[in-house]
Amino acid sequence: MAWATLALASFGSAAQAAPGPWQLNMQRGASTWSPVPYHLNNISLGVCVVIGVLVFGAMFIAMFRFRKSRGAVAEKWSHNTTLEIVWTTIPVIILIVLAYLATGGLTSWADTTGSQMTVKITGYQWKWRYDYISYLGKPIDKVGFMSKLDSQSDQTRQLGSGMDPYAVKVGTENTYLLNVDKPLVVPVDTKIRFLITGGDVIHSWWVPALGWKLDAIPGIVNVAWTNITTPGTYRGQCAELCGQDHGFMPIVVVAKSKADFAKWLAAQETQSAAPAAAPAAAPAAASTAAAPQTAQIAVAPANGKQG
Ligand SMILES: [Cu+2]
Repeated sequence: MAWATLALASFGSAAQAAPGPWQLNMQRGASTWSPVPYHLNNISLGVCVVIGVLVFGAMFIAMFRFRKSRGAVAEKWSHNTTLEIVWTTIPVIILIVLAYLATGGLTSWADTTGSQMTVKITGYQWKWRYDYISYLGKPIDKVGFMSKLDSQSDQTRQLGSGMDPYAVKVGTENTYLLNVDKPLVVPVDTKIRFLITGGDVIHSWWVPALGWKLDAIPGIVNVAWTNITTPGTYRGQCAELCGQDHGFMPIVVVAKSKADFAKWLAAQETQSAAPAAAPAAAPAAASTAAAPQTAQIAVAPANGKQG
């Protein structure tokens, strides 16, 4: 029974971003901040395990050693002031310690000072938009794009497609519903500030390797940051039930070395600067209704905090 539950739990996570086989704990993540929630979770889980062992231990000792069939006779007293003070004080202390640790984690997560890059993320039904606002103190002009489910996953997911979800792969990794046409490309070792908002309903931008998720709410600009330490591809998903295709708007972050990122960004800027190239790229751009969203870019730097 226990094994079946374990197996179910591990299969249940198969559709989530970046699980490992038999992974039972959270992942450590790939950013400077991601160890914070990882350790907080370990500490809280440790506290829970100790409390669980003590409480269930006392319960089972009471049930087996002091049961009626063994001739146990219940005591008649009902209050013990010392005991009540102890079992009130200890949980209060535990909660204060956990709250202190969690608050430290949250304040460090909210502190975007010294950001070297700003990217605006907008959630739409059912895709993401990434607009590059600034990098190393310089504004970025017109680099922004929609990021939606890759076409192979999209075709496979259609009812009666007859296509095999296990055949959707990047290399050896099964990326069914986890890959996009255009990933968010960012540099490593850079403090990146994200401005996160929603264009229609509430979405939530979640890449487990970064250690946090943040709601994308229409009319509100939420702020978070990351500093990715290892180049690689990090996958995530929308984490707020946002409509019928909520499960089909994955997130892919590709972290490149600073040199590679500079090359990528230069290529993007050249592309957007060349008006002659625009009509050729039009079919893809037009279907994502780029025009009204471009107007929203101006909202993003309102916070004004630039590294
Ligand atoms: Cu969503």
